[in-house]
Amino acid sequence: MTTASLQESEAGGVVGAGKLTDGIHLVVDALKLNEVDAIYGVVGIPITDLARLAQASGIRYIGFRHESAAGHAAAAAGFLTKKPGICLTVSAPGFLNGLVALANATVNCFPMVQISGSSERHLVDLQRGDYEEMDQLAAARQFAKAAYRVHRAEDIGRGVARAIRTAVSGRPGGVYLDIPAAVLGEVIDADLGAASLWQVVDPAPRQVPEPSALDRAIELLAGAQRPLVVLGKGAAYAQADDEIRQFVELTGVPYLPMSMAKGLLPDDHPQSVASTRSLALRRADVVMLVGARLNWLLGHGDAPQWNPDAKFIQVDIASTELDSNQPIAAPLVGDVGSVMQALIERTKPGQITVPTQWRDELSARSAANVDKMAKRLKAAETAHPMKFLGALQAIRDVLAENPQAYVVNEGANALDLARNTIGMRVPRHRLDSGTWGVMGIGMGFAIAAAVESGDPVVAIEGDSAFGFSGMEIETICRYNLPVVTVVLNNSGVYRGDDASPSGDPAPTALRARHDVMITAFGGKGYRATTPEEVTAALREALALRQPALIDCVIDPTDGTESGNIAHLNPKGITVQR
Ligand code: ADP
Ligand code: TZD
Repeated sequence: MTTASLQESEAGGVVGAGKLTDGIHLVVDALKLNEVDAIYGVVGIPITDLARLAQASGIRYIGFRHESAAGHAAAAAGFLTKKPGICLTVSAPGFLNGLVALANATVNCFPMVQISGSSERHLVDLQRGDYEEMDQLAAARQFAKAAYRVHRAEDIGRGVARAIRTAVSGRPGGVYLDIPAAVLGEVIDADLGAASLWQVVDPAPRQVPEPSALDRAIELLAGAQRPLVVLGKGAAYAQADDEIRQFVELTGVPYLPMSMAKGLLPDDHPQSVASTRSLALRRADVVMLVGARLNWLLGHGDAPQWNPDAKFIQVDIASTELDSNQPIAAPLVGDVGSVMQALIERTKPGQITVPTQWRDELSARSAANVDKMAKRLKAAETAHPMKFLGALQAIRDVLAENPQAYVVNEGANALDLARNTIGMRVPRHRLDSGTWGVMGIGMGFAIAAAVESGDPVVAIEGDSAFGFSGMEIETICRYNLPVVTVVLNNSGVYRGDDASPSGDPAPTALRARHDVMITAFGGKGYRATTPEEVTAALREALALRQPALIDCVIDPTDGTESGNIAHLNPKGITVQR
């Protein structure tokens, strides 16, 4: 596309001599009309001009090295903004690379739209062997909340509106929008084109349950001896921070934040039972789930991890989630903001109280657990070679000086230990591997957090986890984003000390100087072998607000196989290591 035609399009979607427009212009116009301000993608046939035009029209285009990372960025943008993040991919392989992120977004209930160019329908559908031939719509359907294809330029506005509405309304998720090359290139009358576009009105309407459902929940909670609130990432997503805090503090009920709900209330809040999680689950008699599923992360609500007599209240936008694992005694189907507001309004003063005995039981166990952890932390402070907990304490202390910084976190031990060590004080500032425990979200999530907020990001990465999206540090450097990547490098997946029975490295072995990598792209690399060096490097990197990577040299013998989910490994005949 020439600069002249770009300028023309900026002036109103006019291409060439007549009042004409085409599919590419209509996609950009439809996105702008729906207030999309960023696109994350990888260009190629047939979407390169679409990216150019989007950029020329004022949409921020972030070009990635791999579609998976671009998709993860779009998903994170969706989680952070409550507007679907947009990922742009090319046909077949690019589309498939993005699909992992689309599926992950759907599993995590993050709104995103993957818009992909696709090859010629008349060739693909007869399997005549087109360039990047694939039936993308069929492939996407099973991994997305919904999948649509546009066949005519005049339907682009409808397709974009439908994709946005579906992604963000009800339970959010990933939507696939297929736009074949022929449709992107289709030229139509500009007035007809403009008239075919519309803006989605109230994309995610509020939803309040019946008063009787609210009263049922309130009465159950009021009669509890050992009540507990569990806050999940649906609660964080809802951006109902004040309502949640008010309800929790008004009732005094102890609460457990799931990892991405950390910071909804500050982690040092006196009602947090994060440090006595297992006792809280085992003993609670009435549990109120707020935007949290009783999936594997919560042991499906089963005994012995949970009290077998526990009664559940569940606040969720998706009615089909209820009764998926345990009977839900008090369903509250609606959006978290509306439900919490209604609960606050309907709860009579003093109606819900927490017996002192329950509070005392939790505090006593919490004090013991905190004491145990303090000893582990103390031992790690001076250990050489450096332990995970040595590096993480240093990171924790620098982050405490920078509460606005976003934390992205993936790995196994790197994930479990960082989650427990690093307190969050601000809502939606922690993004991690989520419901699937997926590796590869790191750099995409970090890029989206930096782009959407403008604030600094610290990505705390296992060395294996980092490798999945490591090339995106070039993207971070190219866009000069304030992202500091901290690699907890113990030279392996889980651990770095596995022996190998053959001449090859062990299946878990890795070896890299990640700090050297970033210098190739103009970023600043640090190598840290002690907690003091981690502190100094992170402090400096955050102050510079420039792309940086700190490779923390961690004891290869530190860490456990699969972190804290080793029990999920099949237990057959022991394999020799
Ligand atoms: P976690 O992993 O933190 O426990 P989950 O991802 O399992 O959280 O659960 C999130 C839940 O929140 C999903 O069941 C989803 O339907 C729900 N949800 C998402 N957005 C909202 C919202 N705005 N209001 C109510 N529920 C929501
Ligand atoms: N591939 C993908 C996409 N997701 C995964 N979860 C895995 C593979 C398997 N896997 C884990 O579940 S954790 C992990 C892998 C490869 C990496 C653990 O090593 P690490 O972290 O270096 O990132 P620690 O801190 O050394 O444990």
